[in-house]
Amino acid sequence: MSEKRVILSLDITDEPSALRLAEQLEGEIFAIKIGLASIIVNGGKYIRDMSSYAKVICDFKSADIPKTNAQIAQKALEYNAWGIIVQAFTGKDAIKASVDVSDRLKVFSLVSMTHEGASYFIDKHVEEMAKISIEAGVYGIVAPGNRPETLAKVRKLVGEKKIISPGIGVQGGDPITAIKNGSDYVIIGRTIYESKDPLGTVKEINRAISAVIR
Ligand code: BMP
Repeated sequence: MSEKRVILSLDITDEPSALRLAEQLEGEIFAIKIGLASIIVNGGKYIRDMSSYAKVICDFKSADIPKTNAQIAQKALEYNAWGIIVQAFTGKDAIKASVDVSDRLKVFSLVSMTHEGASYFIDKHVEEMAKISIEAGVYGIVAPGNRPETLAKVRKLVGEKKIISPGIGVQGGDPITAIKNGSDYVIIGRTIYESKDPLGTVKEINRAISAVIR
């Protein structure tokens, strides 16, 4: 069976419902991405609870000075996070501070975004942000799955680094186009957790993806 390519973006804050979904989908997904809203509601322990079902990527989009970024990464790791997402625009030292926390924590650096506002600033600096992310030693990159041209450009810039991509489904992207343009894993939230049949929806996405990957 091929490796799963879906990262579930579990943006619901009710812990029992979120854990039920995680339990239901654990065999069909690569990882679960959780965000700040869930941590505000449930506390850091939520990361540990969720990690009994899947690898947990903390989508904290850390965008602070190196010391603070390192503190956030350290705390996420202590609660058993597998990975963390940081903003690249804060600079190489700030990205590297998260990377240097531990080999056990996978740092993903965000170099472009899925929404219209990304065109104002972020998209003017994708190349530099990809470059400093690589230099800082990140494990992977976050790049938009609903913008194939940007994604393909990022793929060229980052070589073999893992790329994870949101923007699928509700935001207009489709998993196959994203994978074909360079994504390793697609990040999907509402399309799955708002579906009447989340398990069937993920299985269907997995089937479609397996048809295009070797
Ligand atoms: P959904 O599939 O429901 O649109 O969820 C997408 C998830 O990815 C959300 O958690 C959102 O915060 C995140 N995200 C995004 O949509 N675009 C980006 O550029 C970066 C993100 O982290």
